[in-house]
Order: sequence, then C-alpha cells, then structure tokens
Amino acid sequence: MKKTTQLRNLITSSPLEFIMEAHNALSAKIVEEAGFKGIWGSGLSISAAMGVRDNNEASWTQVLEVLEFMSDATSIPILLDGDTGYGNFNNARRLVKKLEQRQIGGVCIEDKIFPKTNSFIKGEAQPLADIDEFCGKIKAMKDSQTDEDFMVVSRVEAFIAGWGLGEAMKRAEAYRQAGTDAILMHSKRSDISEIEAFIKEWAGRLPVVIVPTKYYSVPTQRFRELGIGLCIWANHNLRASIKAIKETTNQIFKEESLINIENHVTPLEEVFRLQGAEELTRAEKIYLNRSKNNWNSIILVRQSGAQPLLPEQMNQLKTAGISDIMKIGCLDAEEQLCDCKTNGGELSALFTVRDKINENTLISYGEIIYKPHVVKEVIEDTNDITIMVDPDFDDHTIGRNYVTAQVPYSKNLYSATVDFVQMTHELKNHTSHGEFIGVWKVSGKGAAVLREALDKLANRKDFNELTLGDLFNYLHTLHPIAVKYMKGSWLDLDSYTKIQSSGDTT
Ligand code: SPV
Ligand code: MG
Repeated sequence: MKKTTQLRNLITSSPLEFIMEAHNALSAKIVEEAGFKGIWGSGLSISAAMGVRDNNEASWTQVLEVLEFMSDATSIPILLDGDTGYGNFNNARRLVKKLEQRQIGGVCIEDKIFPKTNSFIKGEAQPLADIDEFCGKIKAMKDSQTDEDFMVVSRVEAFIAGWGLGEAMKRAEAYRQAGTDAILMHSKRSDISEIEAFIKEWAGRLPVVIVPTKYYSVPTQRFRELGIGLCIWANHNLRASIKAIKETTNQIFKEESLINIENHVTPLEEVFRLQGAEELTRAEKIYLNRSKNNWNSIILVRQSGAQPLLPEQMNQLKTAGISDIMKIGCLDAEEQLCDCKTNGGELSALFTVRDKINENTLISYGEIIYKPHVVKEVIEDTNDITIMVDPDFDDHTIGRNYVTAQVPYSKNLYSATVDFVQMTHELKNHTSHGEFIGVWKVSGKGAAVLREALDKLANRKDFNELTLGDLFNYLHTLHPIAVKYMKGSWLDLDSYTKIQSSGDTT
C-alpha cells in the first residue's frame, strides 16, 4: 500500500493509533521494527541530531535529505513535522511536491511565523500566524498534491501561545474549511484539560492528533475514550540516545578502556544487520560477475600444527581475491588454533558450515600451502566439482589421500581434467594415480550436490569418523568429480617441517 494511503488510514481510522519519533534512517528503521505503523519526522529531533536549534536553522532541503534516507530505509509512512511550511504558501506547496517525490506520507504545519521556535520554549511569547494567511497555505498545499491520499495536518498553537478554547476552535474550524485533513491540537499543560475541552467542542469534525509530551502521565486509555485518532510519541528516541551516548562516552573517557563497555553497547553484528549488510552479500552473488571476487573459501583445520602454514594460505587466498574466508575444525571460541585432531570429523566440521557452501566455494585443508596459480587453476576450472591431484606422490607418509582416476596423468592432458574414480588412504601401487593435495572447489550445481551429499551422510552412525575420502567416494555416485592434475607447487605440513629442519627454505 502507498505510504500516503497508509498514513491516511492511520489518522482517519477510528482506533487510536501511534507514531513514533525518528530523526535519521537508523532510528526510523528501529521504529518500524518495533511494530509502529508510522514515523514522526520530528523537527526538534532532526534539528537536535544536526546539532542546531529547533528554529529553522537547518534549511528545508537539509531536512529533506534526512527524510529521504528515513523513507528509503523504511516501508511505513512518515508524517513530517514541517514547522510553518518553511515560508509562505509558495514555499509550502513546493515542499508538498518534494515530499511526494520522496514517498513521504504527509506533513504537519503549525500556525506560527517563520522562523519558528519550539513550542516548549517561551510558548506564550510566540506570535501566531494570521488565520487567513495560514488558510491560504493549507489550500495551496492541498491544491498542489498529486497523490490524493497525501495528508496535510494543521497544528493549532493557540493553547501553546496562551490563548483559550475560543481561539483554538476558531482556528481549527478555519483550517478545516480550508481543506486540511486533520487537526493537531497542541498543549503544554501537564494535564489533559485543554485537549479534553477542545475534543468536546470539536465533536469529531475531523480526526484529531495529539502530542502528549507534557501530559505524559495521562493514561493512554483516556486518549481512546476521547476518540483521538493519532498519538505522537514525539522525541523519545532522541532523548534516549542522548542519555546512552553521554553515559558511554563519559565512561570511556574516564576509564580509558573498553573493557566495561563492550557488553553494554549494541554488538557490531546488530549494526550490520540494521544496515542491511546481508542483502548486499546476497545481491553480490547475483549481480557481481562470476569472477574470483565471488568466491568464498572454507579452510578445514585438522590439527594445531597448521599454525605456521595457515596465515600463508590465507594470504594466498586474499591475493587471489578471495576475502570471504572461514576457518573450521581445530579452533577454539576465539578462532585460535587449538589442540585437537580432526582426522575423522572432517565431514561433521564441514556439515556445520553447509550454509556457507555456495555457488563458488573453494575448500582446503589448513595444513598446506600452495603457490598462487593453484587457486587460479582450481577456480577457473569449469567443472562443478574439481579436486587437485599431484601425480608425483610420496608413498611413505601415512594419512594421505590417494586418488584413482579414469586416466592417469600424462603431459598430453595439458590442462584437461579427468574423471574421479576413488579415493583411498592406502597407496595402491597399480591403481593410485596421484595424491589429493587438499584443495578442491564446488561451483554451479556442485554446491547443491555437495550439500545434499553432506545431508545424506549426516544420517550415518559413523558420520563423525568420516573423511573427505568418504565424501568424494559417495559424492561421485551423485555427480561427476573432475580431477585436475598438477605437479608440485604445494607443500603439506610434513614436507614443510622437513624443509624447515634441514634449513632449506627454497
Ligand atoms: C517536534 O517534535 O518537533 C514537535 C513536537 O514539534 S513538540 O516538540 O512537542 O512541539
Ligand atoms: Mg516541531
């Protein structure tokens, strides 16, 4: 539903409705998430957030800029506190045009003189607008709107300026006749007597809007009994934020430390959520070209011995343009390597991050390093699932993964891939064609097939003991796995350690 129509329904429907102040896009979003059906674009709060007075010191286009952010960030309507309309009828009707262009639900104008002062600052000293002039402004605004549901609310400041019920009634009725959609009757008393008197006399000629900032102790039920259409909680997000900012700032200043603060401020993740960071991640997957920037990486750390190699592997990935890197396996809560052995358990570790396996995911063991072109080779391969296999392998070490493929390595293959047949932990002299180097990728359909395979295998009783070899042996019954041969250009932890201890680091 259009925001104008939403606001019209809020104000004109018979149950009492509420809108809440916001002064920027962030607070507007929080207001919407809380469940409010509308937002009060408070002049006091917006100007205070800009560090200026509520005296039209911020220009109307500066206010519009803030409103545009607020409107973009939310789907509920904003009723702008348009002060006096920022000038005469001509300025006010241009304001309507600009508000409509930004999908603002409506505007409230008050019968004071530009530049205005907040109603709670020397209210009695504030001159009221000439009634005819103000009626001309209302008429010009209503005549200029192109969306029939756009709301013009007229705010009567007679009580604020020390006039009585007679003046309030005279003005409200004149504004009604000029075509306004609702009357905001303001009062600075701590009781509701002025509003009650007006409501009684007004007898429902148009919906009535109130701002109970000063008569906050009056029960809301009383507003319902009086048949009020809309209640504005006018400045409480601003005031709450001032308190929170002061407390936090003062404490950090005093303590010169964040230690007592961290658990009392909103977590960064919540800030990112409010900013909609996830939507951008999803959009990047759809719209950024399927280049290396689109890749994420999962590093499966099987032992704390990975320590010397892991940072280098991460650098290689970053150099290749992959910055979305997740480590799983032998890590403690702080993501530091810890003492465990994930010989079995490789699949259960992978299963815990199955949602991170997406259309371009590179997976590798943490205990290896490789040259940059290895990443390039694997991510540029066009198969859905590709594993990197070294045909020059060492037959002395245990805990390796040996691969049998349809075709053994030969120079003639050049960069062609061959089909995977089997992976084993034992070297089978006649059928093993190479050693899995620990780097593989899924792309396109491969991600869904991998997730499906993990889901199926997770039902097995021995799931916690299963390794990548078990995964590939099952996976290739669902979908072809491509073997890409590559000689050298990588080191595992054993070879790395041997090289280090012999002092040969080339
Ligand atoms: C505002 O929020 O700026 C208002 C309401 O005009 S009040 O400050 O209560 O007058
Ligand atoms: Mg105001």
